Amino acid sequence: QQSRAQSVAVIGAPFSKGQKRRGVEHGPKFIRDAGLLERLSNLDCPVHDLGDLTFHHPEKDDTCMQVRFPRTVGRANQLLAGAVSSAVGAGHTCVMLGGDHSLAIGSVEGHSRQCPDLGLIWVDAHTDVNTPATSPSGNLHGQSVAFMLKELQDKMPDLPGFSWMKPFLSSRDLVYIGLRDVDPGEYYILKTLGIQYFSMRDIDRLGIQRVMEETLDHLLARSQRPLHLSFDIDAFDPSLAPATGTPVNGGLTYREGIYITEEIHNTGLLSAMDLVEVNPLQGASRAAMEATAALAVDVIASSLGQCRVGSHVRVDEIPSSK
Ligand code: Z70
Ligand code: MN
Ligand code: MN
Ligand code: MN
Repeated sequence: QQSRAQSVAVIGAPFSKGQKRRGVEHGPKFIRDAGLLERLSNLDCPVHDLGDLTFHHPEKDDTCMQVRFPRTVGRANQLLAGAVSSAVGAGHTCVMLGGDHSLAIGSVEGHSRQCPDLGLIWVDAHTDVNTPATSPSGNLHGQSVAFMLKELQDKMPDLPGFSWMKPFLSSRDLVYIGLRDVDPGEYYILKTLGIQYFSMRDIDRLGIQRVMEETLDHLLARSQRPLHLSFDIDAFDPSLAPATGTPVNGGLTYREGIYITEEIHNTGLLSAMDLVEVNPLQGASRAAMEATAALAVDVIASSLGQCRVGSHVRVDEIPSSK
């Protein structure tokens, strides 16, 4: 357990064209309004808010090989990748606030420019590993991982908007946690590439403690390396995170989610993270929306060192009453 005061950079990515529902572009604002920066200021690390990126949407962006908004999503990710690469290169732990999960393409790619040996932990109800040919929806937020994986390179078409990148991640450098809604083509990819994953059923069988032990063992046993955490809020049970586009029953409990992030923090290796798919317009009520945003803040703070048992960052001694 390290208490190195690594600085943090926060980048907002108000973007929603990786899926069809409106509202997820307001995620960064709602997560900030739930008190993110105040909470991070309680940790023993300097925090730099780099503000929100401004995305320029091309006027015409026709569907290509069933993929919706390829140019818009591709260019947004190109911009984000540059921002994440700069933040990590400047020595910060980078926190990306989404936006939909297609943004992980740019976030992880930008991180990997600085840290080519990174390991990726993907916490999600979904695998987001459809190729354009297996995607049932055409939504790019369900395809992010397919753009990253070297093993899928020859299954991926050259899409407009994506010529700036090429696959950079090996399937053995990825672990999924929380899966419970996997499409048939995605399951085939998981199995044929031998990707390490822990579904909700696996968490039921093994317990979250074993799951994290095996996750970190898989990624770190051979050598220490920077970690990227890509956290989709829909990994949580919909009772905890109702304000998201695709809630799926039977998700992570609060304690399981926080245990995951505490364990990742305790490696001392977290180098960048994403918190995506908070959609304030999907909450049935203001309370539902605020609960989801507050949960997102807890996940980020816990990833960066807030622990349930507390800390003594600002206490040097017990004040004497004598
Ligand atoms: C489906 C697809 C997805 C999030 C839905 C759904 C993917 N597998 N991801 N919500 N966050 O369209 O590819
Ligand atoms: Mn710490
Ligand atoms: Mn996702
Ligand atoms: Mn998801």
